[in-house]
Amino acid sequence: MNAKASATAVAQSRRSSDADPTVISRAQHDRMANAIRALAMDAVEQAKCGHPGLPMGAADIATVLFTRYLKFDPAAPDWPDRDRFVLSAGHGSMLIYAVLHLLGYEQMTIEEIRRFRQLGSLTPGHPESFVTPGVETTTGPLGQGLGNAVGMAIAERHLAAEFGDTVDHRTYVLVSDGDLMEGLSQEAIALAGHLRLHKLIVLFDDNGITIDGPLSLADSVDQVKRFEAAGWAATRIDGHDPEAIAAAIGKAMTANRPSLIACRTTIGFGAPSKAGTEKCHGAALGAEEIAGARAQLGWSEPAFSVPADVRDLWRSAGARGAAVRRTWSDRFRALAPDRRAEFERRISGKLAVDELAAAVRGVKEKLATQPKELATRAASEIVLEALVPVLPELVGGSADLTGSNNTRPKGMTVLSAANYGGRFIHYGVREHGMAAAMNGMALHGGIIPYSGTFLVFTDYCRPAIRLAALMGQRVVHVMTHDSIGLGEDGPTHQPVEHLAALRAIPNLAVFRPCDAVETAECWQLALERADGPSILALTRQNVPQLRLGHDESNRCASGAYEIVPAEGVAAVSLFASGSEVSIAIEARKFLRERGLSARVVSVPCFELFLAAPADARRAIIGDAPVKVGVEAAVRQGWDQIIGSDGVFVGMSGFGASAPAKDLYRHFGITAEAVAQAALQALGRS
Ligand SMILES: Cc1ncc(C[n+]2csc(CCOP(=O)(O)OP(=O)(O)O)c2C)c(N)n1
Repeated sequence: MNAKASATAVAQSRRSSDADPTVISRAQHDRMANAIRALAMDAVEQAKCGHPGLPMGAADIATVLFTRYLKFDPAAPDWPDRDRFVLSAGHGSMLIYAVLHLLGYEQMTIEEIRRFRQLGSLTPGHPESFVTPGVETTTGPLGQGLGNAVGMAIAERHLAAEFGDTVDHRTYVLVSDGDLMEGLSQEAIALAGHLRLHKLIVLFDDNGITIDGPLSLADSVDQVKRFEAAGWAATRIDGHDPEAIAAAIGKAMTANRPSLIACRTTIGFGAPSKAGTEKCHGAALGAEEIAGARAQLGWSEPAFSVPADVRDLWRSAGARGAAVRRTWSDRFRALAPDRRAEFERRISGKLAVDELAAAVRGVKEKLATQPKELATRAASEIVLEALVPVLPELVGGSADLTGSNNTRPKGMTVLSAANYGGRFIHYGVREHGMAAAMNGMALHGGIIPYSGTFLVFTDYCRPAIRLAALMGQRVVHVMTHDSIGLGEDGPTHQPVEHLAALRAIPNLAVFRPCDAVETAECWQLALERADGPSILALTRQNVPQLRLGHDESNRCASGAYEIVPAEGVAAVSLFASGSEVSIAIEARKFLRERGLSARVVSVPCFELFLAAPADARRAIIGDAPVKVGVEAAVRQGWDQIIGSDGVFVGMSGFGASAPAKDLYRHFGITAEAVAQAALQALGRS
């Protein structure tokens, strides 16, 4: 079925449903929308804070979308083929909470609405995907939801290419002026337009108001033209006219491109003195204004009360999805058992751990017989060559640094508008858009996204990485050129504070492997981390293979381990990560020449190490009188291992442009310097 025919079929099936648009009168629509408005006003008033303006202004859009078009079933919020709805303007959270309540999502009781913004409620200040059933992603930082939605739409197309009509849904996203002013939005819409994601529909709450006042204070972009220029179908409508909204959505469903519907609305619609002004954006309206709004909207119900006729209309709209889901389930059950099992595995995020372990073991065994001096980015490509064929859920990519990041192993086809079944995405020079889309793919389910750029550009991805960590999403960022070791490109490209800054993000695992073997082990750990994102910080420059012989176990799993023991009682413990581990091992030799025994501990992952039980940590840290940390980056964070009286050899400022070896010498990150620092601490220099 082509897109147009399929949209017609959906429309026809909807026409026979309980919420047939022809049976909802304008008066009924208004009451349904006013129920959202009233709940939003009341909840914000009760919490004494929040954002009533957006829910009141966008209530008509939400009513039309949820009651006539959106495919979902309140009884099964996680149904894999549901349409995704993303409230990118997360400050308007009461819009989604009110709608979920009205539609009959069981857990979204009126009590939860009353507890808006309170500890432990299902109604936090901004929507949280891990708190509230029916909320697809955590939003609040403007622009992120739109970026996530692009990823969800990519995931849908990609999985449809593999699983056919088992995956056939749309992604809707409601954005505000703020979402569209954020730079991220440009990356997101350009990528979506380029990939012709025709099942992505953006509803723009075009109210012309932001916190500071009228949008015209800061912006004069014609959004319709902007989206059109990015390859979208775009239109402008009256966002308070339900038939105009319905017609625009219906049209967008048949488009061969992603669609923007700019819905001209009045923020705080119904509030007598504050509507249309910034005064209703982000503060409780106050009793008098609420009373006035109730009068103006013709809503005479007490606070938090929804009359039976309105509740019934919403509930019957909520009920229409059950039949659609049943049809899907029948279709799904008719699939061959192995396809069904594979789809279920993929959607549940259950990793084929044995295949993963076997692939990693294969790489390690080969390295044991043929040790390799390699950049860890090149080692990562070898690992990916082994992983990509056995883990079909891996979808890779790079922000225009594919050759540098080594993220596209041989034979990995490109995901494009002409081939959604491809598994490698050329994200373009759009690091932020890439990271936000990856979050959307992971949230959608069925995909483990990985990507690449330079470690220094994690700064360009950071807001999305932080949200992946907050949401507990498995995404893997391959971040290469991880220190001054990248050489001649100079200080703009040389990360110094980035490892510390990334290690500061809770629930993010930062891996910095020291050689090819550790690279394989860290990849395994990153993929096994089902509840959070990972960074693989990899070198541009070659590093020697330090792990010789084959270890059956994954030594990196403890986060830090003794890679070279001391001879006798250690006078010095040398701790290092990544490319500096070989420097520490060299330093150990210098110390031996001076008659001092030292051990070397490789620290591929702070987070795993710090999560280990205290006695395990103490055993690794050891009791040598001198502890030295070596990392071509700033010290921050290292005191957790070496103590505040430990010695640190690393960077204390920006790098410089020169060949890598010269830079290491210039900044004093050499085996001699490490040995010297240890000797000095022992009073032996
Ligand atoms: C990245 C980011 N910057 C700033 C904010 C704070 N903030 C919340 S809403 C908003 C703008 C409000 O204007 P608009 O997006 O048009 O929403 P509306 O007033 O229509 O509700 C801002 C700056 C944010 N949530 N995210």
